[in-house]
Amino acid sequence: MSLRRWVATACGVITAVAVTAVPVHAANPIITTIYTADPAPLVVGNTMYVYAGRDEAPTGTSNFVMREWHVLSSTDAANWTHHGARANIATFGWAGADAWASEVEPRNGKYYWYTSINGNGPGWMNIGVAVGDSPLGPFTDAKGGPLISDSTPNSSGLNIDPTVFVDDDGQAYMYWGGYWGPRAVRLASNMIDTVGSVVTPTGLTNFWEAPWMFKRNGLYYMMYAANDTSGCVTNSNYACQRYATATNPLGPWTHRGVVLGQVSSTTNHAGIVEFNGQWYIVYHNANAPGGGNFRRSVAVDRLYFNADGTIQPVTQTTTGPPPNPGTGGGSGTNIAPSATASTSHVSAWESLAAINNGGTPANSQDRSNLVYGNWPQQGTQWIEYQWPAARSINRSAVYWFDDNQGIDLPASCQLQYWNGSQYVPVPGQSTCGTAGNVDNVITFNPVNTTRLRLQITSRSGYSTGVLEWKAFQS
Ligand code: FUB
Repeated sequence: MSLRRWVATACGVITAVAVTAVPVHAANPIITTIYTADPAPLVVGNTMYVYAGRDEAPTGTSNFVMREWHVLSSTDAANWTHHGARANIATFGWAGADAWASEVEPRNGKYYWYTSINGNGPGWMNIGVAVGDSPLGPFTDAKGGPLISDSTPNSSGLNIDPTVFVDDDGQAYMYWGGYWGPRAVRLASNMIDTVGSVVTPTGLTNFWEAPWMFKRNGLYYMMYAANDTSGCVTNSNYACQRYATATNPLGPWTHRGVVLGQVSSTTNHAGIVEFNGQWYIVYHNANAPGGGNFRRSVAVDRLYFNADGTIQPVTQTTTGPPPNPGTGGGSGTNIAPSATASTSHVSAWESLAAINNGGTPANSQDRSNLVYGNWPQQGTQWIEYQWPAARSINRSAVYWFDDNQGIDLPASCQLQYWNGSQYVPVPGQSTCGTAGNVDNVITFNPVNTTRLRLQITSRSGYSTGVLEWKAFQS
């Protein structure tokens, strides 16, 4: 692959972050009003967000001009809304250019945006991290300096393309790297410090750049760009997406094949996510009008797994996937209305009946169909459902109440079930989301139980509340 495309482009600093929400495309590329690259999908509640850099290179130039990161969102993976730039070079006071690939990872009610950015100090690219209270920010520099730089011991030849993953046990990992140099490190629970040494993962055959990590059915997956001509691309100026699997988050990895073949841009950068029960790959190409290697555009297509967990090669389409609006919690019947609710505390002027009265909140401030709140209690509170006979349950969805006064979105939550003698966490549960204005869907291995409990931990100084809590029969 030509190194020419890696030449850094000096660029001015943008100080204002545009805040817009504009409907865009329902076809590939998903946005053609600007050029976008290096997409990173994230599902929060019933919404898929895509974080992408913006390509601003004029026609005919052969360097990246990238100064800001944009956000798009969709509730059906087909129709997209553009939310404008939500971070840019000026977000990181210590940096000066090259807003390259990024990824957002949620934790403890916050959203950590890991970015590739050119620092002003020695060396070239660094990994920075910004933080915000919602998927759309606002985002501010979380650390005041690079998380990874050229002076980090055993860092990559090119410190770009972070992918961050939080395992079920709460341990976070970051992978990154370019120039055939993948690297990995543990992150502290604050998500902005590394723990232990940077390691060089093994088994990522022909790794070039752009790692993307996820977990499915207990197996770890790493997708990454490769540029070999042995089954990947016809010309090593281009790249494909290979993938490997492991039974341990730090490997060793076993190479499994090609997920996404060559695209129309030289670079190939992608992310994989499950949304409303289906799997998607989000990637970039040069297919927008006037597009090119430095004027790329984001596309979305379906991704399919085989029964043995291997991934089928992706079919790139111009239509994009059909709308998948989901069911507000997946398939199955919401059995919450037939349960008897109880709680550790309900405010005298609010109502526990709110949580299972079948309301459809318009937003987290919506009081039109009763609200449950536990003010003035703080710390950990709970709400609970009980059925007269055991039910098999494998999904839940909670819509939080936030009155912008004493009741705020929670810091964290956990779903538990009664195993006959005590409450224990439901097995294999996905992240218990704390986002406002959405159904926060929790999936888990089916449990057969008469009682389900949602344990809610408040943010310091606040109480918590719920507008609707659903439980789905498997
Ligand atoms: O967009 C700049 C760089 O190109 C990214 O960091 C790489 O992954 C490649 O897509």
